[in-house]
Amino acid sequence: MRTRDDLAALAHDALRTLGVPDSALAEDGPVLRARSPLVDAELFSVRATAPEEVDDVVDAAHRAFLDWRLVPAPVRGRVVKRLGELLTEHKETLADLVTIEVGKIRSEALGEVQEMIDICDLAVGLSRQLYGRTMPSERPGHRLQEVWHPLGVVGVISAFNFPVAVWSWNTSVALVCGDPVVWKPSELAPLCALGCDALLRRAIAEEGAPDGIHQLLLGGRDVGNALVEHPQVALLSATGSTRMGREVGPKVAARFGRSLLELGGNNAVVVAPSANLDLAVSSIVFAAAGTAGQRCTSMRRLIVHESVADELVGRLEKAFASLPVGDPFEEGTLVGPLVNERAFTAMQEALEAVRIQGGEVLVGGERADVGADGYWARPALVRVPHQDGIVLQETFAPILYVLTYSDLDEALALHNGVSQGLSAGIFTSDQAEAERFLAPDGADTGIANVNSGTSGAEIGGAFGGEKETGGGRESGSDAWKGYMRRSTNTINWSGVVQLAQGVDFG
Ligand code: UN1
Repeated sequence: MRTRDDLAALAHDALRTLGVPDSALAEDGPVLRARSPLVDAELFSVRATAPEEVDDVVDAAHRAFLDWRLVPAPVRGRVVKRLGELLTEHKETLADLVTIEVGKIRSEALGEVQEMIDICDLAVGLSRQLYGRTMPSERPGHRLQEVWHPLGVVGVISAFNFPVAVWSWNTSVALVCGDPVVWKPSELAPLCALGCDALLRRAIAEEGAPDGIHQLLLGGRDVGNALVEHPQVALLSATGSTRMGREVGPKVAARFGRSLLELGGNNAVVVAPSANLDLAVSSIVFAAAGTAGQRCTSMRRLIVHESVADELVGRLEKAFASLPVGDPFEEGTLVGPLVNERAFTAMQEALEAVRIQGGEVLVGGERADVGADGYWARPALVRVPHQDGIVLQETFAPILYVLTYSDLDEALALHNGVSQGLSAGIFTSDQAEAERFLAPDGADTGIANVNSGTSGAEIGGAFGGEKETGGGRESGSDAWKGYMRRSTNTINWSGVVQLAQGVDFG
């Protein structure tokens, strides 16, 4: 395992390679302490934004908006194209920062940067496809059309667990839509944010775009709150817990701003009698233990048919017991550390709660000794008699609760019987069963998969969920419409007044 000093040196080198100026580092004034969960220690400090500065920052972004909205969308796309190229060139370096700051294993850190490159590709294509519609007018000599215009400043609040990709989903799409971005990243990942900001600034400068179209706010809750309440932030896109969304949503709504919320999940997979269990086992282990259970798409509940429960649970027990927990830089490691002590405590409290409500921890849950400080946990597989109490809550840690069912209606009732609605999966070889899972009375989540786990969505689809997950959609498909203002236009070229609905007004 690398020492604190090794990690600090590696992080410094990465920042330099990505073009972060030395002035971003600071020991006094408002600072954020960059940490690494690999050693549970501070690396160094970076300059933070004071809440009083937020107004000026948003104002600068708004001034940039006045120019940026008039730049043709395909030309705006060039900035995002350049960002994608820079990300490709610096993929390894940015992935280093992701591993250092949030503990992702190498393959997942590289995958996260790849997800950024993918969304840049999508957004560049989109820059020539921000299609409006024309519709037949009921009046002769009239044309009716919808066009999409830039919306305004987009505020992005992102979580620690996808410290770079979620920013890129929002930013690449917002930029081609003509919107500047003001980003308030997680306090746990300021170095990742500095790296992204430096690459985008370079792309902006090289393409001659207005300086102000990207702004970074490094700070805590007070800084985030100033962004949320700012009247010039037209869209606030926030990723985090449902508790955070409950605070943010009403504040943005109160000023008639638009919000895009991507909040907690409590994702489940149903395993039917006809399931290919080899497929199910590996998919479930990745979904539950990948990113140490710290994805919003992580699988938290297994709903297995009683006829295959013993076999599947036995195989999962073996797989969980042999999961390599340790240095995420090391090839072969599959589970890195939890992000901090609070995450580990929450995991232990959840396991205690589930024992009290009659659950049995079949394997895992304990702290793993990897020969380093930090909070390393063995993924836990827990059989529960009922779906209640702690099972209804999202614990951001690798805990998989196992429930059994006897018919599909019961499985669906269990599946939908939680307040969150992000992602779902069913493993089955029965087509009717798969279709039922995807039907209007099937899984009630924003994402529902067949023979595929809950996490690891591609950027081409719209990403987000229902119920307490917040209803927002980011990333691909037509999620871009959330970043634009729709204008419906009636053009009368007939030379005479003709009122709609046949109204005669003299
Ligand atoms: C998140 O956890 O906030 O589908 C995003 C996935 C990733 C994105 C997760 N593509 O797991």
